Amino acid sequence: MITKRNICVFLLITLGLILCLCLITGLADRFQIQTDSLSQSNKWAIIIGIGNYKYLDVDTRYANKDALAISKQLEYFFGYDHIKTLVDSDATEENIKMAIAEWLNPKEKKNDTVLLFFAGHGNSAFLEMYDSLKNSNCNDIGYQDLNTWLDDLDTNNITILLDSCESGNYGTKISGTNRVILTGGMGNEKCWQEKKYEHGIFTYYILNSFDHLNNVDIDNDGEVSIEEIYTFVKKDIAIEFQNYPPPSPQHPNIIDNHKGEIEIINLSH
Ligand SMILES: [Ca+2]
Ligand SMILES: [Ca+2]
Ligand SMILES: [Ca+2]
Repeated sequence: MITKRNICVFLLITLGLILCLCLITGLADRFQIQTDSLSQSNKWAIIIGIGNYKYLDVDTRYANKDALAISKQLEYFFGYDHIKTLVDSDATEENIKMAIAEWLNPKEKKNDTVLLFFAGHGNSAFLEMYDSLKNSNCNDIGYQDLNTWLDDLDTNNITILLDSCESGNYGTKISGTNRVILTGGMGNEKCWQEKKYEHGIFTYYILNSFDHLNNVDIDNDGEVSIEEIYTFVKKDIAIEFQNYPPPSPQHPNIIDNHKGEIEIINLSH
């Protein structure tokens, strides 16, 4: 027989069950959010290329194409809105400083990966920007400034690719902890461009590595690291130069102050 008391007990039990369910769901959501924030990491890139300088009389004619092609390759793996590309007149010291401090820094976190690419003119102490002056370093990016900007980031995974003359020397000066620097040449070597590729040679072979990702993944762990890309590129450039030596020596180099490898591409993506 159904009494008012039975109905009340039934309603109370139902209400209790609903409350328990809400609590469990809420905890599950919170737990999900917490585990996600630990396991998820993002990749970010700032890609710079200067093929036309405002004041400097230098021939870096393919450097803007270098940057655009690298951006295009990375878009698929990093995400379109995870890449800031600064080419020619956009590649100024101020814009790059802002890109690191105001675009990248608020987004990147400790476990993320940050990739910085530069193709253009440089020397052992400065990267020349679009509006760099002939007889002054005031619009250039000195290694001290770049170190300061990068030191402000949270990430423990920074990789920097430099396709510019004397990048071997410049690279050594920005080789802080947790950074892997790939340079087109060693020490004061020049980095050559190749007409038949319409790219800097170093960049061309980096781009080429993206077409052979399964071979680049030397240890077959499904992840292509910057260290593996370097090994692949160095081998291919050595073969290229055996057949077609450049006007002066160029030996790609790695300065690796990051324990383990920095994953650039996950092949399961
Ligand atoms: Ca940050
Ligand atoms: Ca691998
Ligand atoms: Ca390493």
